[in-house]
Amino acid sequence: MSAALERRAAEAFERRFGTPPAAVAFAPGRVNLMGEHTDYNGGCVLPVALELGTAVALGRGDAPGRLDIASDGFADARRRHIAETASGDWSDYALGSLVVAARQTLERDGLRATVASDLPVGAGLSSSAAIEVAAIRAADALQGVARDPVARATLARSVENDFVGLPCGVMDQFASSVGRPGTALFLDTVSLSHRMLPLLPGYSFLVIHSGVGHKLTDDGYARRVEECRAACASLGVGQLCDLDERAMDRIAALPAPLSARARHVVTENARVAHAIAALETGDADAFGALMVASHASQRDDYAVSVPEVDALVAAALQAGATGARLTGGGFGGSVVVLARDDLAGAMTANLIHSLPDARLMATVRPIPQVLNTR
Ligand code: GAF
Repeated sequence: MSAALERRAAEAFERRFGTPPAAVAFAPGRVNLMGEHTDYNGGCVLPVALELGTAVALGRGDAPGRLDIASDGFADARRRHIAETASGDWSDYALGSLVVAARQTLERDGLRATVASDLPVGAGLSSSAAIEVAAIRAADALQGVARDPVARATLARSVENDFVGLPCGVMDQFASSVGRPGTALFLDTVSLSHRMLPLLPGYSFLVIHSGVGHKLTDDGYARRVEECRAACASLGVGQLCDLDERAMDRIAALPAPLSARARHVVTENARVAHAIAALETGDADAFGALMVASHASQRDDYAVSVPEVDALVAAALQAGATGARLTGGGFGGSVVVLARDDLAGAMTANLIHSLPDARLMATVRPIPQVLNTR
């Protein structure tokens, strides 16, 4: 998949600019298995990189400061400039990344780029992080820079926070930069310590887009971040994940909706620890039960689900799924369903017929590999 997308981006570059690109790079999207909205609260997450992703082809331009960029996902090419701020456009992610990762080259020569992607925007599968990480990888290849994958992830996050303006955590950029398909990535978002964990043998994670596109730059996500900060101020803690389930009485005494928001974050962070134990012991039923609890918490306490997503989760459980939950930032997007391999095919067919716009985005199965992280 990544090689095919890199080829598509390179061919588009040559067609558009008349020369081959100087560098091409790919970065994957992700599905998060557990730990939603914990990454900007000092907690832990458990994503898996997908085979789906984004490739960026890059070359030097002929106009200092200018970025000429086109994407196969959007009809019109863009002409951007190093001095611009974010405009709410898809090209912001690439511009912001290239300004930080290839500033001198952009200033001196300008840059040209083409983007090829099989990650739909708004599916909750980190299309933004994928373009950021792919653009930084391509910039590094163009300039002969060897950047550590963790440093690349934190740089990409800073683009999202400081240039695009979304106050997100580091999960998506980290999964895109460090993660590998078929292997869960446990990440402590404070220390950035991380390790790979095997998925559940005999089970698949089905990633199904509800068809309801989300846009995290609409203010729902930022409002949740603010609510968490307000809860921290009232509780006298630096981050909500400094607390554990022993703090439930104090959390219950907070005013609405802060109490519910804090309860989600603290219980969700605990669920990541339990999910790791379930992966380590190969206990699919325990993992599935955690997914069900996570969905209820996102729906009832964090209020980031939508009726179509709730309907998909209910349909999956009805069809015999071991677990199902909303994945990603929410307000639409995708669900992740844990299904026994012998049930997965029929379940997928059943689910994509249960909602008019639902579609299968990926089937994630364990890939045995050497479990180191670099
Ligand atoms: C979005 C954000 F970008 C992540 O940082 C994370 O907070 C996620 O929503 C929710 O877990 O994908």
